Amino acid sequence: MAAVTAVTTDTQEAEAQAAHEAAFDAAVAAEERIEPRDWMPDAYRASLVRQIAQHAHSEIIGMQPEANWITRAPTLRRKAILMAKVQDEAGHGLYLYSAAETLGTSRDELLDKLHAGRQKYSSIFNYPTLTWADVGAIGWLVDGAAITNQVPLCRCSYGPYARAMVRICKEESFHQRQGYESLLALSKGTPEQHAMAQDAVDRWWWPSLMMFGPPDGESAHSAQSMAWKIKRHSNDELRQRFVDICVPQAQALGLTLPDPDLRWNEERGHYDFGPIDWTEFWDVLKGNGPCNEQRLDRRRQAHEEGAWVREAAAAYAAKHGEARA
Ligand code: FAQ
Repeated sequence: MAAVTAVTTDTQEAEAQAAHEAAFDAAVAAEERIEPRDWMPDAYRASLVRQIAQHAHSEIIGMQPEANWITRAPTLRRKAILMAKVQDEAGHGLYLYSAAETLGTSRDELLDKLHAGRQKYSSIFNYPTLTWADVGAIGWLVDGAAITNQVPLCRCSYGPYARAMVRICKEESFHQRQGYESLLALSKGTPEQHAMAQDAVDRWWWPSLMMFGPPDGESAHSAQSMAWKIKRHSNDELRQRFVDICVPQAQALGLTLPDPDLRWNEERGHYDFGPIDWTEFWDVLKGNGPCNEQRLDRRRQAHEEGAWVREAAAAYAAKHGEARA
């Protein structure tokens, strides 16, 4: 009798699992949002945690290259704008860590993995900011690439990530505008300022194209992520979209994009562009970029220095929790 009950339970579990999977697939197909309490495949959950964590880490590590220029901003206005932008990036990190928490992963766990080098952050933040013009180039190109990649994420199938992206994209588009305006001022300034702007664009252009990830043929996650409607477009599609947006903007800025192969292709209706150095990209991902070590060291140090704030916040919450109880 016991054996019959076990078989029945197994069959019931398999049927329940199949029903869950069918409901999940139907919801994704119907463009409905998957919410934290809904059933979801383990691999979908894991892939979201992987992507959202990397995204969150990118936002907070991405504060470092620009924060490098806060004390040396050329005017009070530029300083105030830059401080607000860097603070916005911290806020983006918070929204994203919160979105990851809805999937059952704590912020502490994700930060531990970042500090141990077990989770990635965007390759772009391993390059140095050598001059003031780099702040403008980051705003124009890095925030511009981020928006191109992230606007489609506002339609991600996972509700909390999609909703976080709506606010992030609004702020990123302001960031992109301020970078463009700052570069324009330099480009139209003295010959030295113009040269500084051009040099920054020369250094940030190719790493910005790498932000979209490896070519489609080498992208391990794209096919599955697109089937689940986490990603809506492939890495190469978004990269092409970004190039097409940037070329006229560079012309308006009076700056040149450092690619001799860049030209309009009438047949494709897109700009052709030269080959990307994927060896450099994979090398940066392995930890060998110009600033990988410095960025992680600084992040670990900031985390340690902030321990007292976390302890004080926890003590305050406990005290008020007791009072309420
Ligand atoms: N850097 O199979 P795929 C910002 C990894 S936020 C490092 O194509 P997927 C705002 C990838 O994770 C910038 N790693 O992967 C700001 C995977 O490794 P894994 C961040 C990269 O997920 C501005 C492996 O390569 N934005 O800039 C990179 O389908 C200014 C194979 O790749 C986001 O995170 C890379 N560039 O597509 C802040 C957006 N590319 O996980 C401060 C959300 C690929 O197996 C200042 N993320 N990898 O160990 C995404 O859209 C996707 O995750 C992609 C990669 C498109 C980045």
